[in-house]
Amino acid sequence: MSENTPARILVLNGPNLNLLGTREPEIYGHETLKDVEELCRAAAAQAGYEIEFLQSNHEGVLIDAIHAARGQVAGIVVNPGAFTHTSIALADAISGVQLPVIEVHISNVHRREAFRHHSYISPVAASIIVGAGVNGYVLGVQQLIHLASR
Ligand code: CA2
Repeated sequence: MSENTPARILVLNGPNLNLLGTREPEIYGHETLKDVEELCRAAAAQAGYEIEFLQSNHEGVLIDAIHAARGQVAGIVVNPGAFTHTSIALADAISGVQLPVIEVHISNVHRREAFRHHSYISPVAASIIVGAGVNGYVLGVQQLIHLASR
């Protein structure tokens, strides 16, 4: 980790991800968002990082969290949920803070409906992880730590 990089990572989850583990297990698996949080904390702790974990169903809350992260975290792992496919505002917030962002999707969005194939977030993301299940969040945390240690 470089000298001035905070040893903290923000993990952000968008709309409906609070329902993880309660339905559609064939798409999203059986793990809950609490399980995801624990996986992220364990992956981060291995490298001496802390996790700030947030889920919101509200676009503005996610945007505020991205703004507040500036200078406070090494980067952001984000699963923007369906805002991925709709939100220019979220993409603008990400470009605005100039932090490395890893976009994660639990499912392989490219094997699903056409409306899930386009992401407003991908052009402003440093890396994109899709279809790895909840392990995608672990890979996202590890990738951010890798980027921060260059
Ligand atoms: O695959 C992903 O992680 C998604 O970001 C999940 C979003 C979906 O809109 C994206 O296209 C792909 C949906 C999140 C809803 O999560 C639920 C989980 C369990 C039960 C119901 C919804």
